[in-house]
Amino acid sequence: MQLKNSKELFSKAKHFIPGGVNSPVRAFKAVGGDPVFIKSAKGAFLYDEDGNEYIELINSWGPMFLGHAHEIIEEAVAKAIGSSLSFGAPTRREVEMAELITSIVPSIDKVRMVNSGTEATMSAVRLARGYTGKDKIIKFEGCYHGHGDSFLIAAGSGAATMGVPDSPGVTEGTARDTLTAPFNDLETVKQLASANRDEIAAIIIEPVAGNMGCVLPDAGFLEGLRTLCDDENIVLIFDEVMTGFRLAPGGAQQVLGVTPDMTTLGKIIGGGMPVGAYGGKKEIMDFVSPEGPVYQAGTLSGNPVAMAAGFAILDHLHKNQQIYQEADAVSTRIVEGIRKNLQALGLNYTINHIGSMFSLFFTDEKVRDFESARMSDTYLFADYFKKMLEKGIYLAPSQFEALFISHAITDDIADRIIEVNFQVLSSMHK
Ligand code: HOZ
Repeated sequence: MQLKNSKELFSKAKHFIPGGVNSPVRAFKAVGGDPVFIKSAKGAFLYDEDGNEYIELINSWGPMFLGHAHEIIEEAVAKAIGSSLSFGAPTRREVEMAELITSIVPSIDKVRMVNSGTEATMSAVRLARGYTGKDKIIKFEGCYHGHGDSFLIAAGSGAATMGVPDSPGVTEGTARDTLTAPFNDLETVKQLASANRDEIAAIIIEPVAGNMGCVLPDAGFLEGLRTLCDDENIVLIFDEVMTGFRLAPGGAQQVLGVTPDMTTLGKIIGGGMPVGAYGGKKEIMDFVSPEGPVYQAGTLSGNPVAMAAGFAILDHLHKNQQIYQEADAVSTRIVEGIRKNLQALGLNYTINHIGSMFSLFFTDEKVRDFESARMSDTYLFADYFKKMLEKGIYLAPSQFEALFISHAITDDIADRIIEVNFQVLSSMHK
């Protein structure tokens, strides 16, 4: 595979952009080699600057649930562009967007639009602190909630990939206010709550973690958090930036049947444009300025072009809910195919899967928290990643990220992925 143009672009990029990339995982540091520079994409395929084609299994880390350059979204954006790119003033579209979101996600009475998942989680935690009058939060090891200071403690995603889960630059005071527990460990959360009684404003969690690879909650875990939050007057925040509008129209909370007080959203909500949102119970959301005292603002919040893209995808998904069953079915086909490959090769690696998200971990152990995710052999993962890429399958360049399947993947494409997976796993275990 020829990657001359990507290599040249990367060496130039390193002169002008830290590490040559605008988000760390993209640099391929965890897997070695140079990143591929993408020129265009359509449906289930990516095309790089050297003309190579790849089957796409990241989908911009989630947003491109319908596949790339989907006509519904592109048309909505093209139409919006004709009326100027930004007003910094209220618009009809953002009202329609808020109405649609609140009708799709029952736990959200009111919603505020922002520009990214990071903004959504930062704002949600500030609001929970303002609402409860308490300072501390509990987060889970390996969960990633964007790069806000409070969350770069035991963080997953790029922070875990780069080996800096506790980032320098986060003040001691901020770190002190962030308590951490292992995912799926209700006992530790209870102990933290009791040792810090009347001090904890919020528990924030990815109800299905995607940032230490895909890790599912054990039966009863989220229910236990719900009860604890009710008992201790703690705001339960589900970070559904990855799972929102992906696992079901109402996200993981709909699938798992546990209702948070607040929800943060991103990725699919923007259909590929920079959009995030946070919302929840009316009495909490009414604490946000200008209704209430907790300040949060943004020149580009509710941007008309972003709202057009977001509304187009959410409305399309809302009216065509069979898309969820279809995307889940093709994902199950891929996962089952990989399981059969593993079996045929006598390998016992772990696959975690829910809906259209999954991860293959290079460990024989069950993966149910960050500690077990880290048991995965990341050297084997790097080898697997490189070989899959050479054969035209574009995976997330880190063990600590989930794969996102789009609705554009057909059964034929799924079978191609399974076939390449077999070839690659066999070559690694000769
Ligand atoms: N941390 C993001 C996924 N969990 C990666 C974003 C990106 O590199 O675009």
